[in-house]
Amino acid sequence: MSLFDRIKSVFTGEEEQQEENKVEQQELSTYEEGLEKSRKSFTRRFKEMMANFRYEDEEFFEELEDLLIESDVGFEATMEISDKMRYEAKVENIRTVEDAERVLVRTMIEMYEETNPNYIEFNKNPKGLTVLLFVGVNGVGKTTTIAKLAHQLIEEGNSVMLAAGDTFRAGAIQQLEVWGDRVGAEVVSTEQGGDPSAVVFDALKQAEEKKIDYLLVDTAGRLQNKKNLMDELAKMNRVIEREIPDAPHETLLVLDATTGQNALNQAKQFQEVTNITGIALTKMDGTAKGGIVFAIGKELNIPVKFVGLGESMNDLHEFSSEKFAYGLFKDLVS
Ligand SMILES: Nc1nc2c(ncn2[C@@H]2O[C@H](COP(=O)(O)OP(=O)(O)O)[C@@H](O)[C@H]2O)c(=O)[nH]1
Ligand SMILES: [Mg+2]
Repeated sequence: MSLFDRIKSVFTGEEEQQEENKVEQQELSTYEEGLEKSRKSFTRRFKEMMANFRYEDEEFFEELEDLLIESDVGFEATMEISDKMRYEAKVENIRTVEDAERVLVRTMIEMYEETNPNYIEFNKNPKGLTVLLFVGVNGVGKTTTIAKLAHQLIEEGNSVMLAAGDTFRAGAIQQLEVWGDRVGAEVVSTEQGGDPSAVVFDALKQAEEKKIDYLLVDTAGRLQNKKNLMDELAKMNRVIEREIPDAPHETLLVLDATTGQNALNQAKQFQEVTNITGIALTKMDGTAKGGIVFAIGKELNIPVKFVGLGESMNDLHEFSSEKFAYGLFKDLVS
């Protein structure tokens, strides 16, 4: 079944196993709520545009391109989508407003799925300690995302330790300690200005001694000084690898969805300094331009593994392209 059909079945409520679906339904409404701003803005503008829809009208396709660009879908993805729409109109698959809506949603979803299989699980160490490194510029939501994930992992019955590797920014260590208290994870730290690699080294030793399941490492992502950042991350990676050869099991880049094209630029720069294995896209609840996921899918070869849909402990979700598409296009497909 294609992704589009699966979403359709969600919309039309064809699912059978009621109990199991309760959790699924809950997750769906979380996406629905989290993406409300984006959905409302996209749907309203799309409907406005469609009010004077004429399939043979080039102006329509140009307006569509503007709408997609303004929704952060990104240039490459926008062009691919509008070309596909033009083609479908030419071969007469689009005649009515409903046709146009259906083809648009299907095109966007299939384009995403083609380049990004729905990859949720992150790499784990089957034998012991799993190390996850979090990178990203100041303010994107690294520390909050670490806290949210720690909370999730602890709820699932794992033991979690946090390493305060952002020794640069004032208050960063305390912020992580407060979160650690709140979610019930021990925090390993040093004084402000200390060597982050030394913190990581300490944390690794303690985590192994205490047979911890997950070590989440916070960092100070100072892109301003790329050489410095590269050296710092390389050193951390060396320390980690020496202890556990397969680690870090993931290096997650945290991106703030409200920063649009900037987020893409950050991703490209971080890819130059370290091996990014996944993205945590935060603040999706705070943007009315939900298209950023499509731009990431098209322009970066990195799977989105988590989305942040709010500020509280429970607002981090494993990324699901189906649920995401549902949250974004619900009002167009139904
Ligand atoms: N609305 C919303 N706010 C978020 C989300 N994730 C993080 N934030 C907020 O973003 C701000 C910066 O987060 P922080 O974790 O300190 O960023 P860091 O500098 O990268 O560690 C905080 O006020 C967080 O509450 C999210 O998914 N949604
Ligand atoms: Mg931080």
